[in-house]
Amino acid sequence: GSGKFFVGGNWKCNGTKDSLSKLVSDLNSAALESDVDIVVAPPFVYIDQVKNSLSDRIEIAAQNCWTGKGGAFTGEISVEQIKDLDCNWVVLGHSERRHIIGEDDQFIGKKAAYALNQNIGVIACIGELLEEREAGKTFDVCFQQLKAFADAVPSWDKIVIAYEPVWAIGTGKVATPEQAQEVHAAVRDWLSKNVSADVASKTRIIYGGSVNGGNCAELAKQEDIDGFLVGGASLKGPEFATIINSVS
Ligand code: G2H
Repeated sequence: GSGKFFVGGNWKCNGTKDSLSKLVSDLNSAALESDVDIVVAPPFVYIDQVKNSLSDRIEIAAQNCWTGKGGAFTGEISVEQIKDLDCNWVVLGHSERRHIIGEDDQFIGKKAAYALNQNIGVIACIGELLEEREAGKTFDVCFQQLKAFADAVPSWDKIVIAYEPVWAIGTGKVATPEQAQEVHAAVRDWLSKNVSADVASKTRIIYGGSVNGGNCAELAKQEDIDGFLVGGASLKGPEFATIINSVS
């Protein structure tokens, strides 16, 4: 693997003040391996609450951001506002935003460039649909999404790539360690050929899609799996701790 193990908890559009306060207190009391970067992404409206109660051991990410400076953009949240809440990361290009909300590569690339220029780290998500995998287009789709990031971003120092096959997201149908490793290795190879050998060796490539306390250890053993982006299982403090502690 590359660099420090990285585990993100993507809380998506879940939680209430009460349920998240319970989750925060479970995370604060969990025993967490020291050699892991940990980031959780609460819904925007709860970022402040979580930031003010969660241990500094865990960083905070926003789940999205606007493409530029704030202003007359109803319903959007700017990078400057995210930074104002002491959030250091943003998740971009998540498949739910690509396929449910309709964000395209260029729009996502613009957001990534703006966030990085403002010194916020980007968790850049890529991944194929089931029909794309079945048509043998997994690598084409992932490389096209990667290229859109590569064409837009000023540097790779603060990017973590999350490979999330769409057919494995929230479905309980996790990719096998071999399926995930195959794509992670291909992504690293793409980076080496299209960005640089240095970026390829330093960039963390994390896996997302139905990761849980039971399947994380086998996935974590794969050479090119440098961590996880966890949805459903990150809403349960003890299970999320198990996933963090699966670093091998
Ligand atoms: C994939 C993942 C987190 P889940 O979207 O980003 O969610 O673990 O629920 O499949």
